[in-house]
Amino acid sequence: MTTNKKVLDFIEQSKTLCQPDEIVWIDGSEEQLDALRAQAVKEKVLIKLNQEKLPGCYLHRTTVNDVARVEGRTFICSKNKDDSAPINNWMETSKAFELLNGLFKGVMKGRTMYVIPYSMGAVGSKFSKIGIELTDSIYVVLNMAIMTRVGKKVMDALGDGDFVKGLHSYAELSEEKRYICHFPEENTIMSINSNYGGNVLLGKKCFALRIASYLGKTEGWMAEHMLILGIENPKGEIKYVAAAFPSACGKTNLAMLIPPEIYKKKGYKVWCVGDDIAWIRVGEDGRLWAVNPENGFFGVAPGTNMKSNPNALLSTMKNTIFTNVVENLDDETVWWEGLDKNPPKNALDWKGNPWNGDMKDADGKPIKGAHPNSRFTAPAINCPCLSDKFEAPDGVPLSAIIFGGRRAKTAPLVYQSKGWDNGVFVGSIMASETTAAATGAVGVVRRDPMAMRPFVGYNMGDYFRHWIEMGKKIKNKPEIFNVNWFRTDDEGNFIWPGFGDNLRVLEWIINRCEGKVDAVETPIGYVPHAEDINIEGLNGVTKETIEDLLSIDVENWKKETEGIESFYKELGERVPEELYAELDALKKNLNK
Ligand code: OXD
Ligand code: MN
Repeated sequence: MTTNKKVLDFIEQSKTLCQPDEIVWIDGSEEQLDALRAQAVKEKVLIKLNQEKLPGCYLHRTTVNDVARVEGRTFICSKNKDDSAPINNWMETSKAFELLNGLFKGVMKGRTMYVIPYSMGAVGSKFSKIGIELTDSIYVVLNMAIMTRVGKKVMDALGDGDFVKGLHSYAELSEEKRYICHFPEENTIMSINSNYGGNVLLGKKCFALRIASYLGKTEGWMAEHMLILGIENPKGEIKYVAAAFPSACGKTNLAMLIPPEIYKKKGYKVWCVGDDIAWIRVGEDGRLWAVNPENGFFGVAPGTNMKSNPNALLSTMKNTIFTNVVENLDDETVWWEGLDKNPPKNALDWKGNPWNGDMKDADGKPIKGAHPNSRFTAPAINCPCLSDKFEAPDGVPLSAIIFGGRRAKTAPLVYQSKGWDNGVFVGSIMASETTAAATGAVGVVRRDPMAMRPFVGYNMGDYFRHWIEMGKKIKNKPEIFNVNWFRTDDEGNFIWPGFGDNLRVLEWIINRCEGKVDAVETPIGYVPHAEDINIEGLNGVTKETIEDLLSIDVENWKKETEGIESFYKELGERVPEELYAELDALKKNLNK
């Protein structure tokens, strides 16, 4: 399929190392993918679902020890420790290659090695990047064919150019020998002993965030853990925002938001460009432009339903691969906790054991059927609110960047930073508090700068420096905001309704970007006048509720500055002085 010598060498070297019986190029044709699906069903890698109700849909079960990203087994390898540490796990490049080459030796004997040429971003766009993933997993091939653009057209676009090398083998799925290793300095990813999405679909977190963040630093652009959405007003004008939230803060829900009734009636619409990753560049017009490099959604199934996120649910109705959800044996469909109130009576749980919705554990609690991190891999094209700019080679211009986290008391519903450097500071102090649902103590703050803690492919201080430097290149900067949908009352109940009503906050954000509304200056930034958040048609939320949501507890924030300072210290010497200056300014403001 190619005469690109670098590609041929990479395949030849990997063949010598892994010793597969056979090599198969993925050309991206429907015939080939169909044949692979049939083979996967025969080999019991996939289960074919009800083709009338869920055309083109399949179910996969992972092994029990392989159900999530493994941050403890994920490494950023570089020659110098400081170029990766202290937040990342570090391995020295040559040591890591030695270890992995040992593990990959002969690992594909008796198996086929698939060659997947894939493009992150529209094929042929000058902003897109190409990767080649070599894998022995049909599951990976079929998921990559949903999540990215694959096949011959990608090789044609590559010509004799450069690409990111990715080598994956599920090997023996051993937990002890599981490694997800990134070599940003060598444009290489090696992943072994897992077959779970985030660890093995190398285009996603591994390339589009970890390797790409490093490429962005060297080439002057940004790879961010952000959704991108467009808000269309009744005049038909569309403004785009990108937003970063830590995992499990509702990114996919916000990306596919359904406007509240009163907004719908007026003609507001929301368009989804992406739900997880944004590649951002400075355009010729001096604005920031963002593309979603992916081609599908790898979403969490539990909690997805016709109320929480109808667009996501509708996206999964065809050509989707479900992983670790419940299999309904009566009609060969799928189910998960939070889909509806009618769990199947005759089903298999995510492990493949007999299950029904009435089963209880020794404490009388319902036994879950789907894994809490069970997933759907759905083509973006299925999404009813997909933006018509989804394939636009230059992406969409950003009016605002939004950061957010899960904070019970500290952060107000929304505030605006005082310019770019202050906005970078706001992103750098992002945090979420652990909830009762997670293991460990409740209310423990985990700092997750720009939601990139697990995804920056280099030193975090250098990453902050890159943000500061980017600011100097952007003539028409977007405004930077922070939101918090998760403020609670004294009984621990969420005060803000969230979901579609978050559009009310986005509306204020857009109005601020356009200079249409003023705001109140506080020690942390600008917050809305309560009356500028539209509460029309919102039951139980009054102007007083909004005032409460926007209030800033100075004592709490003083404590917060101590937490920020110790986090910066933990990150080491490369944290830019500009950010320490922002911290000092905040402290002064709080003491005024
Ligand atoms: C994801 C994550 O799966 O951020 O997108 O964990
Ligand atoms: Mn994510």
